[in-house]
Amino acid sequence: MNMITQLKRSSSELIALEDQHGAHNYHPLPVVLAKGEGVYVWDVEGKRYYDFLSAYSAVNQGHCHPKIVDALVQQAQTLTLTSRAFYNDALGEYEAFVTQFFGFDKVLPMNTGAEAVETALKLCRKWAYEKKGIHENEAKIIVCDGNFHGRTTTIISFSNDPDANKNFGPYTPGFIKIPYDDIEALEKALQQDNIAGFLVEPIQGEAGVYTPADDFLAKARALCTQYNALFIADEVQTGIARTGSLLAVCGNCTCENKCERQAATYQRPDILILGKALSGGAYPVSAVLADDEIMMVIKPGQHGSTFGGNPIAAKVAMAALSVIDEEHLIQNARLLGKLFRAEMQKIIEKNDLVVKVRGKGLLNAIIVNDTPDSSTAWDLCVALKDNGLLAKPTHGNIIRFAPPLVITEAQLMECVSIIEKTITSFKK
Ligand code: IF1
Repeated sequence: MNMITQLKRSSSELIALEDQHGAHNYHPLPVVLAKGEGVYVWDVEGKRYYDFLSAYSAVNQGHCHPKIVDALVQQAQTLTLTSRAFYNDALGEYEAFVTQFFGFDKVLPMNTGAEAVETALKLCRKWAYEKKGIHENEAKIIVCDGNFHGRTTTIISFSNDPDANKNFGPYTPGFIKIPYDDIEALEKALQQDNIAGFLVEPIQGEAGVYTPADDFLAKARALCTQYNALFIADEVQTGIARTGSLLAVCGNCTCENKCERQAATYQRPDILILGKALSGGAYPVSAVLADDEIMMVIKPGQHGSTFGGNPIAAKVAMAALSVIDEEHLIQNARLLGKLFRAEMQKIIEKNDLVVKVRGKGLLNAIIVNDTPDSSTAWDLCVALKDNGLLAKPTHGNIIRFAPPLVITEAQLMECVSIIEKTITSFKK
């Protein structure tokens, strides 16, 4: 073992190592985590915290879920990677499982969320040329202001966040931006020539947990059908039970009646994009699901990746999805999300530091009563950390609260009291 791994270093020493040897592409909260279990994480010094970020909704099933870790370890000791040059004995089983779980004909397995978004964009364009008859290189995809779909050059080409795209040009063409949650603007854009699809987050996470009007997704789905454009749902952050339904596009269905994704409230996308909690945070796993009429436009050799569909990812994803059902995480997220927002509202009524709470299921955010360029939200997160709860601001004055969906009511109420104590005693 070399010197780097030999010593047990303190948090500050480990932060210094990252500062000296790592790219400065993040500004983490000053806490160094060493262990995770369920809703808890521990820092290097052994202090325990509630995790209210869940690795941006990748750890919906809780840190180091035993069933998921076991699937990872078992497969890692058997066969880790074959590439797709050959078949393996895990992928077909996973493909059958995940397509049945979400109700689509086919899945294209990838690794990161951004890769899955890129895959969906390529699929949409190819469908437009080969099925809709749009002239090659003329396809346009509608996206929303305030979007976050990943950090590849094409994806940041249609971001309007300067932090995401400044000085990364030249940008990929072929995208039309409309305001989020604006049905009139969507219809106007759909009436343009060469429209291939509409890519949307059912709730805009990074933008600050913006939940659209109740009928936005239903109207968007209907308009895409009417104008023969693909409705592409990016559920990387909102999917896998996070919002109190299996998918945010399920609307108010909670899978209790096993709708098999046929509920009236379900706005079935033409292309579904999944990531993050598809693996419960144990391994990079993402996926694009669609029916044959769309998915079969991609032929052998036209798309893929080295790790896409690897045996570990297949086993881990099946375990991660099974946990969602076995532990009723959809219903728990629905129930405790309502409780959390009600408790936050009580705090808002007693304190002028926080002005609003919004969200769905256990994807929520509070709006801090200060300007986006103030450090108040950050300082509040540092104070929350000192009181044993980890959260991080999204843009400026918005703090996202997204605990693992395995949280119990008692744990949630303890977190509410930590948040209340921190807000009440906070001095700007
Ligand atoms: C970072 C944000 C969240 C996503 C949606 C695709 C992706 C993401 C809706 C890409 C990824 C992550 C990226 C991570 C922080 C986090 C994030 F703050 F960046 F915007 F969650 F809101 N679609 N979101 O939210 O998936 O390639 O990362 O696997 O880049 O700092 P990925």
